Amino acid sequence: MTTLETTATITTTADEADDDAASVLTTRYQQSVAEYWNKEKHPVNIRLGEVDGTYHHHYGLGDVEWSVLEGDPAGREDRIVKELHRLEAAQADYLLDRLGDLGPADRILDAGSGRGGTGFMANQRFGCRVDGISISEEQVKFANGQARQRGVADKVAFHFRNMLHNEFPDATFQAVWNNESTMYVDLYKLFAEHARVLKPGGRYVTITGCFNDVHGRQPSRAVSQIDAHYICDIHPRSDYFAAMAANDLVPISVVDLTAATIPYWELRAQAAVASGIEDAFLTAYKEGSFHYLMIAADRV
Ligand code: GPP
Ligand code: MG
Repeated sequence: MTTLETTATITTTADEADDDAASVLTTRYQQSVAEYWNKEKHPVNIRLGEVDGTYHHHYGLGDVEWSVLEGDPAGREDRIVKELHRLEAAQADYLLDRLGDLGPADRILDAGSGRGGTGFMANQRFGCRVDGISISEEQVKFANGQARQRGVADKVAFHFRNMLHNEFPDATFQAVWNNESTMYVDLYKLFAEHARVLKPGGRYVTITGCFNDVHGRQPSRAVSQIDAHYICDIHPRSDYFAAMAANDLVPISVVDLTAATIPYWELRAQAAVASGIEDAFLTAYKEGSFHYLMIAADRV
């Protein structure tokens, strides 16, 4: 397909058309991150998404059904892919469980919305309008295409925007979440922007990987390997609470999900779709230098 043909097939909403790359991607770092996600087509994400058409960009939670490794070897890989996808969907459900009481009249925001998976699950569950933002134009296009295919484009919309300056009016949302996307941004700037667009009494939830301050102020080798793999900058655990306290976000629940995500990584390490980062996660979690954490906070 030529560049001209590619351009001709792009359909944009009014919201997307508002934003040009220079105003959304304000640093070389952000440009690099956008480039990674614009090109990203890892089987560990695409094949899992194809299981039921819901594409996630986060990891899994819960006990593995290890029997997927047994039985007919011809179907083994498909069984592993389905099981990994089931655990990733369970992770998204866990996050949505913590957004509080939401109804069809509410608006909610997914900051770092990827290919849209958590946002579509939120719309199905709460029936409300969902906005997602991503600095990857390819992800935004993909997710808006999914919204049209699913017949929910009037309720679920994705925007090429930066979560540090999201362009929504003050006090728009009853809930905002980051599902594994905070490690790309400065937390003080992020939480200031979230506090601005959250309604008073609104809920913020993140599931994140953070490094353990108890081991010092620098990330371990395994955590540094994860940073290099994704071009991200994993924060220490303490930064989350300091940045929330500085921005009117008061934690109501903090859960260490490390033990609940390790089985996902142990299964993923045995899959043909493994990406090569599995051993770094397993090492970091098992040596205690890294946690998988859920934090829910109220906007006061
Ligand atoms: C997973 O996305 C999340 C990130 C890349 C952010 C980093 C998260 C941490 C907890 C450190 P993905 O589903 O695209 O990753 P993968 O391709 O490895 O499945
Ligand atoms: Mg993935």
